[in-house]
Amino acid sequence: MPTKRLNGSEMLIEALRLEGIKVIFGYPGGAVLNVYDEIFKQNYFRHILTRHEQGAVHAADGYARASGEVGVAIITSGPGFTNAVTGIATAYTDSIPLVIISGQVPISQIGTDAFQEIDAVGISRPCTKHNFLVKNIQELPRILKEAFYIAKSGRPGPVLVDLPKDISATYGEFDYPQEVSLRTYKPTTKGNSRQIKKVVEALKIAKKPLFYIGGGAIISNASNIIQQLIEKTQIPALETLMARGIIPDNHPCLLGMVGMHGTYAANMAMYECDLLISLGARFDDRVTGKVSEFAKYAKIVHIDIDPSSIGKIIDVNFPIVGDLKNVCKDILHFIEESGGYDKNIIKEWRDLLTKYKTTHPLKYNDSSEILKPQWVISKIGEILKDKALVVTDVGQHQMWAAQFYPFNFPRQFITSGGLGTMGFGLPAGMGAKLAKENKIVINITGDGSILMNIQELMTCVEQKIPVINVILNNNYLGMVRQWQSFFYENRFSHTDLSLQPDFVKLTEAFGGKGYRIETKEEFEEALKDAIHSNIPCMLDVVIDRMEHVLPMVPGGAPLNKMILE
Ligand SMILES: Cc1ncc(C[n+]2csc(CCOP(=O)(O)OP(=O)(O)O)c2C)c(N)n1
Repeated sequence: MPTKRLNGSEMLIEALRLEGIKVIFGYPGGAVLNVYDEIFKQNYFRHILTRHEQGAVHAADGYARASGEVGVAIITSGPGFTNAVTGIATAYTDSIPLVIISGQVPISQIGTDAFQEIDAVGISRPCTKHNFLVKNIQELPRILKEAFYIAKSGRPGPVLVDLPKDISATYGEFDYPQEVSLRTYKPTTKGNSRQIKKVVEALKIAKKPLFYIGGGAIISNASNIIQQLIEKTQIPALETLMARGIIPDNHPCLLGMVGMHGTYAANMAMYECDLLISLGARFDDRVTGKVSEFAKYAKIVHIDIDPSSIGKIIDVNFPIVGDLKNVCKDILHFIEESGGYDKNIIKEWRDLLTKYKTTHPLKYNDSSEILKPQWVISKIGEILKDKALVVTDVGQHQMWAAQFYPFNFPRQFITSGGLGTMGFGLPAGMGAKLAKENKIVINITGDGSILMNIQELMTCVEQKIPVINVILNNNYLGMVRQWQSFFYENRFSHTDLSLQPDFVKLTEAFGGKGYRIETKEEFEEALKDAIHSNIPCMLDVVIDRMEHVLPMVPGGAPLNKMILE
């Protein structure tokens, strides 16, 4: 490709075009004025002006999670960047591919405490997969190419490009590299065959094998191959919060979600199994409970594209580094090559787990007096099924959504797992809706969480992005209150939100449609109306304030010690 002479801002626009970016999210300011001037002139991609930088990054994140593509956000220096940090950290802990462009003060002013100067590279080091400070115009094309490559390859993550203002106006030769070659970064995508054969041998003789599926299965687009593996072997499987949707919810081999608010069957299976095959999961503390008791009878297979994740929390017997999809294909191939799999060997195990499933299903006491949050989620699932993407905030409502929505396909459930960021739902829902316009996007939120990024309702209204927000309103910081109730002898320190705004009026003030809901009939009617009206909506649903999320494994307890009632 012949080189062109462009300034830094033009280079950025050109790189975004060459990367096939269709939508970016951002918020302007002094340090990115040159970039915004070029955004004004172009018509390759849509720019969504959010109302807060955290909203911009969560929206890019929601877009990435729903589409599987890289999300892009642009922010200014100083407070613009610090506002974005929570969004960047949220994406980092859930391995979401983002490229964040932050403006920086001119090179000559770096280190002078200049107006709106902050060390973005220093601050973001622990919460980005990689970051760059662009020091001269000639390196900009290469840095941009590498940023996209690093963000989406291997274990994905956010990459920051900090762009000083003078460089965004300096001219140089634009020669966008076709390929990236980084000497110190070459992700292994193919698993070691000898090791995979050993796993197949172990799998064939295990009496209590179990698939433990994590968010890596979604990132690797491994849902189909994992389902084939399950069909072939009938080995039971459980999903982490981040993997909800990998296996259709009604699949007989699926035991449900594992971990702190996992099902009885899933947690008991994890405790009792003799071969645990981790497919893109990272042994998070919300899953393991007490580490020394975790899967203590099992040999452990850990398949992960990130070598640094293997053996980090739990000692493993069979480490396999590789892309999950490839490794699962190889496992299936070696099973067939070695004469297939005898399902009889796990009959007793399957029978036991089926018994656990039927004797201890997820349950709640419904009421005719007051709406139960579990009923609300189940009803949304019944009405919308596969037509919806479900996004959440963080708290009890998030767990009820994970437990009671009948997820059926990967990327249907979008939630902040690792960081647990309140305020994620609405902006992430906005990004998800832009990625999947033919889906109805429901944001399940709490009356605490929704106020953390409520301003993005304005963006939704302005940009005609019809996210439907459902507040499970208990006038409490419910999840924190639940911990105070269980572990702090009901000392409810600062979790009462009795005084809240009128969410209907607030929504109307932004130009959306609001509904206050107290009965089952009102809920069904409002949801149908919200879907039909196709504008941003807020369903303020009054729920039972005292409801707890159960089962619950107390923090640090073994998985078999669940609070059930
Ligand atoms: C940004 C942020 N601050 C604080 C917390 C701690 N936290 C976890 S859940 C929760 C309560 C959430 O309340 P609400 O959104 O009303 O949801 P509910 O639990 O009532 O469903 C809090 C404060 C958090 N996860 N994120």
